[in-house]
Amino acid sequence: MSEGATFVRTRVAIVGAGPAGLLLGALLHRAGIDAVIVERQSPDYVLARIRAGVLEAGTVALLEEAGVGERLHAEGLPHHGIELAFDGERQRIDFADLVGRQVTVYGQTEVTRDLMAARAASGATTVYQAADVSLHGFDGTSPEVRYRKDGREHVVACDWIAGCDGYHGASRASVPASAIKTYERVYPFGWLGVLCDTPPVSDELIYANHPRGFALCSMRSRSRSRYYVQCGLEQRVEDWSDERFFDELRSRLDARAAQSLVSGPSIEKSIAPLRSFVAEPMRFGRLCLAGDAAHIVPPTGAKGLNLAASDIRYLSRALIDHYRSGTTTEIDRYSERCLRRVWKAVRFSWWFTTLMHRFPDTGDIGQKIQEAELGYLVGSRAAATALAENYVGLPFED
Ligand code: RFL
Ligand code: PHB
Repeated sequence: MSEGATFVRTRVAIVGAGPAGLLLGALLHRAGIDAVIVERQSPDYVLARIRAGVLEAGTVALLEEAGVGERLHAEGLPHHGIELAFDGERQRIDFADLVGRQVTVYGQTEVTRDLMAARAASGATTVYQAADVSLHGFDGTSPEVRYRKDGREHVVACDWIAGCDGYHGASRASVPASAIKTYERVYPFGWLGVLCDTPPVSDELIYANHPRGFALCSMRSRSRSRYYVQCGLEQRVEDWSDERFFDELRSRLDARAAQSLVSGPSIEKSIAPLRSFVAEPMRFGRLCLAGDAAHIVPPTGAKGLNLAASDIRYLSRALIDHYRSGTTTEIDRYSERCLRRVWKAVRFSWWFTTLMHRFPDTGDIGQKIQEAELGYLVGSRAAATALAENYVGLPFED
């Protein structure tokens, strides 16, 4: 470290100010545990990423616990089911009837905004626009996070590092390859997403299976819609005018939805690749990975943000227990506990993705088999219940 480096000490250094890092910061702050968050981007950049929209009840409960439930309850939309469109028809999966539970539609951007505001109000330290973030010494007892900002080197000395810096972050990358095993599937398509200020086409989300490919009608509020169509990986956003996008979306929906769909100028348009990825274990000495830093699921099951929240639930409780009891019993269980829930969500997201998308190699028979499975799903209470209980969120272990 160069001379003149600034040095701070904290209990937990959190790398990344996405939903995972900010939520951990909030829960630790409420328990009186000091933490510093180090984020590569600016707050505006973080807020401009349009991502998840569906929160499980367990995620909502954790956000309440973190002190950011107010706007979520005032503006979030409770959804008691979803609709599946296939073979020209649309059929409902009724979560309330099947499993007595619901989800809440509230954008990741809003969750992040609420957590950022709560953190600013708490006076806790968040460093934005930190360059060259690096992790050191987590295999011993004195870990450090270092970064550069405003032409100076900075060192955050800590007891624990929480790696919440997403799939492309520095945390997982600093673990020696021999200590980590990764599992990965990259899907042969992506999602082209559009956000626009038009009323949603339906009161609930529509997941559509169509020979032209998957489509999803989602929303952020009663006046803001979020739509997706499956697209080839070679596609470029610039080639998709709003008109082309809405024509394609309409062609994949049932006639009633296609007719009532209101198009409008897009306020965001982007392509996301789809991948399943898990890194095992999720703890390396005094570094614990959480959220997208440790695992990625294709967005079909709406699980990514919810898994990030469930990791943070386990990690925050383990760290709080550690500082109260002086033992590492709960931290020692962190990775195994998370991974059991992660793999179930990976399985569900893979299954729902496989059921709903057009695959290049399965042809017409693949389409017919998907339609048969969808018919079975909406006609069998047992099959519909399996979808519903996974979609609303599997229980936590404690
Ligand atoms: P994030 O949100 O990626 O945040 C990581 C943060 O770390 C910062 N960072 C670094 N900071 C310091 N040093 C470095 N070297 C760093 N490298 C990166 C980044 O700037 C960023 O601020 O991860 P986190 O917190 O784990 O949160 C995970 C969620 O963002 C993600 O799982 C979801 O968005 C996935 N997802 C969905 N999840 C759901 O639960 N429900 C949904 O409906 C849903 N829909 C979606 C989605 C993801 C999508 N895309 C774009 C992949 C829909 C889409 C289209
Ligand atoms: C979204 O609103 O962005 C969204 C909703 C459900 C999903 C994926 C994305 O499964």
